[in-house]
Order: sequence, then structure tokens, then C-alpha cells
Amino acid sequence: MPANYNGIWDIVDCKNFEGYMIALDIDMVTRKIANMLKPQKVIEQDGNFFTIKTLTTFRNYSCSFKIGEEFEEVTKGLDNRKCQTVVNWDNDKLACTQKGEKKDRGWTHWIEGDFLFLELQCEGQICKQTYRKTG
Ligand code: ECB
Repeated sequence: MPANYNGIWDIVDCKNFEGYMIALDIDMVTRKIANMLKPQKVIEQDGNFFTIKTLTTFRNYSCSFKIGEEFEEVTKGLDNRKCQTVVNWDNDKLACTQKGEKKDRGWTHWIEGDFLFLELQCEGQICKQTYRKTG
């Protein structure tokens, strides 16, 4: 039985989002807005099928995937790039690689108790986020 990510998760901590956004060439005005946001993750998991919604007052982003199946991801409303993306299980962690123009791009999720952790990586910059389960 894989880990269960289903639920509503509210951000409680965020480190180096700025560095991650600079690595993605996000302009300064957008970064200033994005840095003030308090994202919520709404995760729907059915076995190996996932939808992860990232919701904010400014923009929303949704990504659906099946574990182990590569797909074309367009990061619409984020940096608007195309990636060849695949998400795999690494024990109970979700490990995503996003192949494209940017090197060493991807993210990892894991759960500890009521907390959901996320590390977003791009070209040596790592943004570390912590979410708490609220639903
Ligand atoms: C949609 C929430 C953030 C909106 C910020 C708007 C502009 C900033 C532009 C680019 C910054 C790059 C990424 C934003 C950070 C998080 C959004 C989703 C990141 C992601 O890949 O989440 C994964 C793992 O939970 C699922 O898509």
C-alpha cells in the first residue's frame, strides 16, 4: 500500500522560493506577488493516479499524472515551459523529474504525520515548503 496523499494541505513554511523563481527566470514583479502567496495543495489520489492542485488568490495550477508514465507538462501560469515529466515512487516519496530547457528540474513530496513536505528544484536552487493537513 503506497502512502496516502489525499487531502487539503495549507502552507506553513517556505524557504528559498525566491531562488527557485529566479532559476526559472520569473520577473521581479511576479516574484514579489508570488512571495506573498499562501498556497494550498488539494491532492486527489486514486492508487497510482494523482491530481495535485496548487491554489492561490493570484493563480492556480493543476497537474494530473499516473506514476511511472511520462507526459508533456506545460507549466501554464508558472514559467510557461514545456517539460517531459514523470513521477515515480521512491519508497513513500513522490519523486518528479521535469526534463526540458532547465537542468536538474523536479520536485519531491513526502508526508510525516499531519505534515506534507515539498522540495522544488531547478538548476541548483531548492525551495523547501511545508504544509499542514487541514482537510
Ligand atoms: C500556482 C501557485 C503559484 C503561483 C505563482 C505565480 C507565479 C510564479 C511563477 C513561477 C514560479 C514557479 C512555480 C510556482 C510554485 C509552485 C507551483 C506549483 C509547483 C509544482 O510543481 O507543484 C507540483 C508539486 O506539488 C505539482 O504541480
